[in-house]
Amino acid sequence: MIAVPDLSAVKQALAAQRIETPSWAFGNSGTRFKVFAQPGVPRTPEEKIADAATVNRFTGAAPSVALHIPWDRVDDYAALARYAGDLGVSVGAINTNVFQDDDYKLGSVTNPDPGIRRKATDHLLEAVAVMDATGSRDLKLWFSDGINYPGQDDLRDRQDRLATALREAYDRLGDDQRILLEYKLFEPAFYATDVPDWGTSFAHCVELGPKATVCIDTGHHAPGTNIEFIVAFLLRQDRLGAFDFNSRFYADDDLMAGAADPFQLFRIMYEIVRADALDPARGINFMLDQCHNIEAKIPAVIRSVMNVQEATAKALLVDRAALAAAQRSGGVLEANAVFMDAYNTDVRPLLAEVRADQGLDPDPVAAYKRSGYQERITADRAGGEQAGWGA
Ligand code: PSV
Ligand code: MN
Ligand code: MN
Repeated sequence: MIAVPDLSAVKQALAAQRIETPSWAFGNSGTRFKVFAQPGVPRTPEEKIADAATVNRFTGAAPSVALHIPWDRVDDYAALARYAGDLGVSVGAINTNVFQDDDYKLGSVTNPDPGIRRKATDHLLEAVAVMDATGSRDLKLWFSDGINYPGQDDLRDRQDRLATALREAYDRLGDDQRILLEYKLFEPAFYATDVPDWGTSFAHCVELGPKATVCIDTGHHAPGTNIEFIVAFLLRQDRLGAFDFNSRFYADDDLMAGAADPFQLFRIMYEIVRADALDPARGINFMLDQCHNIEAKIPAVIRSVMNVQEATAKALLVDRAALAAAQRSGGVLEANAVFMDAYNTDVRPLLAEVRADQGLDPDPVAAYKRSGYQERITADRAGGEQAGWGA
């Protein structure tokens, strides 16, 4: 049995944990080879929000939903936010989309054509207007911009163009709004990406000012990258704004968080706990960024929330006093053993207790399956076009 400093504090921290779900996780998605449509999938932003609210109802830990514009475009965003509020969730990060228009073949904000750069930057400003209307705090920027061939465009000019667009978006932010700048190693550009790594994102954020922070998508790194080091570094610099959690075996697979490498998720969450950054008041947005191609979507999102909770519980169980003592005395094996003891603890009974204390079913997936919601949406959502990438 490992020593736990204060189990009631652990339970309190778990009960307070917040995980944001992505509207696009509920729509149809697939690979470039095939999208397998599922019955009951949402047709509108409202139906996506209803599904996100359902995840929150069974987990008690997912009270906000990220939107993606224009996938979630509506005439009245304030009304959409009120609709979400009535279902017990709020509008989370507003994700921009400057990657699905023919104009962006050579890039969006880094495009050599100033007219196309203007169009892309205007979309970023439109997203801030959506934030104003919905009460969202976070403008999430991911740029697919990059080039496929050496010499295709000037690497440095593209950085200048990126900085100009970011500056315009940053200057449009309200006092309580901020930018989350996401990076991605490769894809869709294969030779050079304009925001390929955390260092590039970090440097642009520092140049912009304190309201710009880095978003770490766990699927956006080279194999073997030590993501928890990036977490520790950015926390130390006060520039970690958000996570996009998902799982990867090979590339940007967008599978359920904690599915491929739960140990990595534990190591990441340990750095969060180590920095006292779990509390929602610290401002880190723990988001999921996933697409459920073959599995049922709502229970997959519920499972993902539970996987993040399990990794967090294990991180909270690390005996930090014993760890510090072992580290200070050069106890290599002892320090590692303290870490592994926490990781190898079965935290499911603890989380079941935390849920029961909140009046929730201790088994959210089973409770969802029993609820009849899936059957209801399958019957109700007949006709119309199902939402999906690009719809
Ligand atoms: C890009 O791969 C990404 O992870 C970005 O976060 C996008 O916003 C998201 O996927 C959905 O397109
Ligand atoms: Mn992402
Ligand atoms: Mn991605």
